Amino acid sequence: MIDLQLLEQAYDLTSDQVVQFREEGFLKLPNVFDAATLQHFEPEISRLTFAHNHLDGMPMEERDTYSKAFIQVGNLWKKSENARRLTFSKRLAGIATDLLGSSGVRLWHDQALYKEPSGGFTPWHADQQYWPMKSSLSVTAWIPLHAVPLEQGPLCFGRGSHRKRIGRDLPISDSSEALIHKEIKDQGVVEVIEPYEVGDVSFHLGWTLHRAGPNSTARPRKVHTVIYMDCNMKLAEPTNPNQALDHEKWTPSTAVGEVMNDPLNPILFTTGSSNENVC
Ligand SMILES: O=C(O)CCC(=O)C(=O)O
Repeated sequence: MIDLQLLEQAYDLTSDQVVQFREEGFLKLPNVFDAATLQHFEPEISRLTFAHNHLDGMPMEERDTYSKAFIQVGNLWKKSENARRLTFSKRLAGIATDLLGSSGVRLWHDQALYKEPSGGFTPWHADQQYWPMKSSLSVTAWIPLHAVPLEQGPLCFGRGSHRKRIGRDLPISDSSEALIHKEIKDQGVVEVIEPYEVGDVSFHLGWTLHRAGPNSTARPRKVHTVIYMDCNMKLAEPTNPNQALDHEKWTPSTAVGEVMNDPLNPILFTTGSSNENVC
């Protein structure tokens, strides 16, 4: 029987790491999980991802850039109790809370992002372009289920790009790749890309620009993600069609201006109260 205690154990960040995250807009942390924990979850996340893969059978050459980039399956926690244990990990949610500096975090959603063998690059983008949120306090935990070498498409971040307001109206596409790439070069934003070791997990803010290279290996790049928001996050008026879709999909009962207290957005971590429903 595997011991999953690590999921609930605190991961202590240094104040330097928190400062670095807030200045750079991302942080990759070692040993967030161990190999045994990842190996426990990988089969279930993979089963769910391939079972809900809407691209199944579509040849790469017939796909657009977005659908070449990854298989994307959301709200795995609603589909499986085991996936829920990973998404609801207090270790992850505690890190997200400390990095945001908030009194707690809610779930926006989780999603698997599997880059298939010979899958394409993920174009430059900022996630919050898609999300109707009143503040910038959102963060994604990118959790590879194995080591990810450079040739398998790890994330690449634009250092400090969350402060630059580059490409904030550009959905993921060939245009976002080209325009953001040009703009970050012009503005001297440094691109940071590193392989991920087993157990590494990175965190990036909703406005941090990022991309990933193609997967040139014969193995799928298997990644689970959990997206957190400040527990007092309010729904903003959608400013583009993608935000309107995300309102319906991820927080359907929330009205514009309200705290996102939909059953799909449970509080996953709080710093103070013993009541988990209060932030
Ligand atoms: O996994 C990828 O290739 C892209 C991931 C991403 O854009 C994200 O997690 O925000």
